[in-house]
Order: sequence, then C-alpha cells, then structure tokens
Amino acid sequence: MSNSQETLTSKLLQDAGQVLRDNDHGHYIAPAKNLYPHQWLWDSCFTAIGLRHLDNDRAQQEIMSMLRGQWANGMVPHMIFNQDSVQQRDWGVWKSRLNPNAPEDLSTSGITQPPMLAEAVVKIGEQLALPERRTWYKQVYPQLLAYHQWIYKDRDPHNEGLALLIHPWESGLDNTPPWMAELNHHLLPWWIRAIKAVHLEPVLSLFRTDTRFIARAERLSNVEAMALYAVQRRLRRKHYDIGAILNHSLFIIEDLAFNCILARANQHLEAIAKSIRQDIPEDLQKSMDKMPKTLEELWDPYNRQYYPRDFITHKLLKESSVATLLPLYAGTVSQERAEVLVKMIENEKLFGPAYPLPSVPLESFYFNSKRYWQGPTWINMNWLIIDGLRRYGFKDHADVLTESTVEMIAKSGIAEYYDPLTGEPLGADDFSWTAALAIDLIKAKH
Ligand code: 2M8
Repeated sequence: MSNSQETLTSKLLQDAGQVLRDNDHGHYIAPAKNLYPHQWLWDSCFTAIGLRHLDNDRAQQEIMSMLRGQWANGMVPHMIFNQDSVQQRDWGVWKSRLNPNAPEDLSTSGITQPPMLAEAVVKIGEQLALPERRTWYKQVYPQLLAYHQWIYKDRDPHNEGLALLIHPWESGLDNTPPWMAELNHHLLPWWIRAIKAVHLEPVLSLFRTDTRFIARAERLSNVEAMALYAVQRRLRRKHYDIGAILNHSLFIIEDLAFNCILARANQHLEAIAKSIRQDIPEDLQKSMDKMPKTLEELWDPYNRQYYPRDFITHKLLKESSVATLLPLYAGTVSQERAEVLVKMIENEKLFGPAYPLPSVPLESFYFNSKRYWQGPTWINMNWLIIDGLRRYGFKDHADVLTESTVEMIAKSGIAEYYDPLTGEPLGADDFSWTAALAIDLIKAKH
C-alpha cells in the first residue's frame, strides 16, 4: 500500500468511527440522521459487525438492544421505533400492538428483515476468547433459536424449506425490480392506478417525508412509495397475523436475498449450538436441512441465474438484481454455479461498471444509476458478496472488490449508496452500515 493510500485509509477509519459515534442514540445506533431515526434490524447487525473492532461490548449491546423488540412468537421486527414524541407518527402508522405477540413496552413494526443476526453474533464472538465467546453465545442463543423457529413456522407454511416474505421492506432491497415488477403488474391499489392513469403522480409527493431529506431522483418513485405504504396498510388490517395475510394477500414472494442470508444464518446457528453443546430442535433441523436443495429450485437453466419465486404460482420472477449474486454468500451452491456468478461480476454489461457492484445489472430495463435499490452500489451487498467470494476460493476477486469498495468510500465519503458509474455519493450522508462495514473490510484484510 502506498503512503497516500495508507493516509486515506486511516482517515476513513477515523471518519467511520466518528459516524458511528454521531449516530449513537445510547442503546442503539441509527442508520443515519433525519431520514432514519429508528433502529433497523439488519442495519444494527451490519453496524455491530464493524463496531466490534472499536468496542466489542458496545457491539454486543447493539444486538441485545435489537432483541428487546422480539415478539412473543419469536419474530424479530424490522424496526424498533424511537420513542421521542417527534417520531410518534411513524409508530402510529404501524400500530403493531394490534397483534397480541407484539411487545407491550416498546413500539415495533410488524414485519421482519433479512436474518443477519447469527452472522453478527458469530463475528462478535470471533473477537472473544473461547470461554467468553461461549458465554456470549449462551446469552443470545435462546432468542436466536426462537427467531429461526419463527421463520420456518410462520414463513414456510408448506414446509418447502424456503421462507416467504409479505412486504418488499422485508427483503431490505425495498424497490428491487422483481418485487416492483410484481407490484406493477398485479397489485397496485385502484386509487394508485387511477392517479397513474390521469398522470397525477406528482401530487403524491405531498404525502412523502423522505424526499424532504433526499433528492427525489435518488429515492423510490412516488407510485412505488405509495404502493409500499398501501401494502403495509393491508398487513395492518390483518393485524400482522400470518394466517389471515396468507388467506388474502397475493403479494407473497420467496425472496432470493432473504433466503440466501437465511442459508448462511442456519450454518452459523448450527455452529453456535455446537459450541455450547445444544441440540437444534428436530423440526427446525429438518427444515434447515432442506436448504441446499430448495435454493437450487430458484436456479433458472435458461438465463443461467438465480431468481426469487412467487409463493403461490411457483413461477420464478425473472427480473435480475444484485440478489442474483447472493448464493455466493449462502455458500450452499456448487462450485460450478459459483463460477457462473463470478462471470456475471466480471461482465462489464452486468455487474462490472467502474464502481461495482450495482444493485441491478447495467443492461436491465430497470437500471438507473441513482435510484435507490435500482442501480446504485450498496456497501452491505458488497460485504456479503466479498465474504462469499472468499469462501468459494475467489480470493483475487474478493481482494479487488474490497479495494475498489474501500477506495470509493474513502474518495466519496460515507454515504448510504453510490452511483456505480461515477462513484458519486447518494442518499443519506454519514450512513452507519457503510461506516461499520468500511471498518470491517479494512480490518479484516490486514
Ligand atoms: C431502507 O428501508 C426503509 C424501510 O424499511 C425505508 O425505505 O425507509 C432500506 O434500504 C433498508 O434495507 C434499510 O434497512 C433501511 C434503513 O437503513 O432503509
């Protein structure tokens, strides 16, 4: 590493630490100021993964703080709301206590997010000597186990070995093309269709708060944003009860990103259980064992890539996104398949622009280098894919992607996402998981 690169890296480490301190609300670290004042599930996990290098106790606290929100049925909600009065509007929207499983003493959302918890628990454990690591594992295991049991019980009603999602927010890739294509083709509420038909979409801006903080071109379109709220309201009307939702909702997807992360989370859960000499309950083990085979059902032999699947029709939803590459992170696919995915990363027309990895391949109809999950490069996706590349033995690819990612952040600042063509920072400034994962990418490499 040259002297100037070393200076840039050490400046980035300092800035990243500062971002985490600035976004710290005491018991949790918010994703960013203004736009994201609450605690989000996978944000806290990614944040803890980086934070462990600075303060492992605080990283443990971040996980325990997220687990405060766990529902009585085991679900870990995707958000715990900031209790300040200014933020009341947000939890008023959810009214999660309509469901008897929701906690009494704090307000949460009524859906989940990708299960990154087990990964964060293991990464924190790596910082500890064996006896302390076991103590840490024992502390979190009951809640982690309950979460995985809930995933299979509530979200795999047909025992397929794949989890279903009921809202795009659960995928974490909010306006990702496969979900948006489904929404547009079949599921827009009549009032949004009517507004579209008479070209009155701009009026919808009046109902949005996110675009007060972030340029409109960098967020979801008005129709997408309103449609996602409409889906949330439908879930609220069903009191977030999965039985009632499955009876009525058509918007149910076996999401690729979520299931790849679940596959890896299962491996971690098994390792945690083994280390503290616990047996995974038989039902859960049976469900988890289905994973390598069922993930393979999402492979499309014609386009030679993985896709999410419609839960009801079992049709693959053939819109590509960065999730296509996440089977690398899952670690359950064959070396041959992994090589096909690596070729897609190398391809300049797909995932290989100047500042990879774009959240949608460049040749996709949906690609827009600035629009949220429809083109920009996101650091959490890079982190997951780098981790997968290493485990499949693509060390050079992992190193190159790590370097380009760290350089882009050092050059452009700690943003929520980046333009994959220019490296320009987009979305919120001083974004926590970008800061934390930059720290982890730098520290894990040296
Ligand atoms: C974004 O999602 C939230 C809704 O959950 C939003 O748009 O307000 C996504 O990028 C999601 O992955 C992330 O966890 C969240 C907070 O950073 O923001």
